[in-house]
Amino acid sequence: MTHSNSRYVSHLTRNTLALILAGGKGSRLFELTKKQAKPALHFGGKFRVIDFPLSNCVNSGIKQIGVMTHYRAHSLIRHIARGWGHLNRDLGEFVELMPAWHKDSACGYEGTANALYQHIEFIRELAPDYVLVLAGDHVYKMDYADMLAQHAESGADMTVSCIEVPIAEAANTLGVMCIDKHNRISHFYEKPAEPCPLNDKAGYTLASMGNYVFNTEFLIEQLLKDAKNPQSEHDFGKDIIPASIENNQVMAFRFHDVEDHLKPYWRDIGTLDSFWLANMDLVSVSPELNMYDEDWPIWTHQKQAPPAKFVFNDVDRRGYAVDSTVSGGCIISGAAINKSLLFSDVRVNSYSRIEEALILPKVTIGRHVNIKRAIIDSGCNIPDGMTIGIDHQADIARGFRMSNKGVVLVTPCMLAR
Ligand code: ADQ
Ligand code: ADP
Repeated sequence: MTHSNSRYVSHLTRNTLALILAGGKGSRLFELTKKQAKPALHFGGKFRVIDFPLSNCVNSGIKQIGVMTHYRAHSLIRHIARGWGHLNRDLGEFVELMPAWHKDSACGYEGTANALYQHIEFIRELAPDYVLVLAGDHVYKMDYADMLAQHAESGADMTVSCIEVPIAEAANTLGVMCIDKHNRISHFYEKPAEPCPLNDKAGYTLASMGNYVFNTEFLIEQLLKDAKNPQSEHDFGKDIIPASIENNQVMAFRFHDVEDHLKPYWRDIGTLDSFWLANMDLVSVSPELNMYDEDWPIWTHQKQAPPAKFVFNDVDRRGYAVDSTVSGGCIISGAAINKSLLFSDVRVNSYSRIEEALILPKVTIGRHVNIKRAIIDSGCNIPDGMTIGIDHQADIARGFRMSNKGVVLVTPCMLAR
């Protein structure tokens, strides 16, 4: 049977439980993830990062979803409770929050595999055929049904989704694998300094996207075995995959090989630069990530807000935005916005200029402010006359954070110093 048989595919997706790992700290985002987990970050003007794997699940036909929270989960929990409570429990559909509950250890989850181990009874009770484990902190569109279909057809115990990444980008940051001609994984290395090159694409390696399909019984066996291993860090990349490949059928699902309407787009937004860049892509003339695709909508919750307003005060104070997206609740009064994303409830006052910036929700920008290549965090009140991203020495002296590629991060705490 093939993927084109829709009844077969819907059988697979209906019998799949998706578990989204949403507890990571995201320490390379510094102050942006100080108060919230990375999957709760705002993205693309009106979304949160977690909306991407959640929307991918629903659009793929997988409607039994658990979200495993741990680090600074409050904002994430609030978003999911408000935005994702509409699935119909009577039809067996749900998005369930699964917090760390300290089963065996005093300090909550120890690693990604431990997060699942702590909810092993829940998995057993639901008894799906397959468990789809997803990272909660990537921005991408993916039809998981393709991966499930390959998994079932190949008779695999476990399938790891992977993409082709330049070797230098993957080094020390991603799990990488070597595969045979049938896509069976022969070796797996978690974040090696020298990733193994791909045979069929020079200069590239095959990197794990952190998404896995397991046969349920196989997953439970691996989790129980791993929990008893005192040497294990209880992590999928470091422990479960390397321990499984030798004696089991662990396959790679090559995301770039998928031929369907979804362009294989996948971004890790784990650093200030990658977070800024992935957002900036959305205001380019032809973004790689199409947010206007009605066949693959990204669902979210956003507070009701009045439409964006642009005020033309006089010839020197024209309020406008070009190559930009402006969300509800914003008022641009006599200010110029270029190549920027304004999230909800942002006020920008006269004579100010904003270029290549992300302005997160509930920010007020005074008069005569000049901002370039920056991320302005939620709740900032930028005083009249301030410049940001123009003189980097001055920015650093004021306590603003400078990324490797010269993007300036400003938070309310930094302004209060
Ligand atoms: P990392 O992303 O570095 O590598 P990790 O930090 O463990 O791995 O995060 C994986 C996912 O789990 C993230 O979505 C994170 O938010 C979440 N998470 C982490 N700890 C958690 C916990 N205790 N409870 C709940 N959720 C938790 C992984 C793989 C690599 C792969 C990359 C792809 O290990 O092999 O290449 O993902 O980005
Ligand atoms: P500036 O001159 O620095 O832009 P103002 O306060 O004079 O600052 O102008 C802000 C503009 O924003 C006002 O002219 C008004 O049109 C608009 N504005 C402010 N608050 C509201 C509001 N609550 N509803 C509608 N428009 C508003």
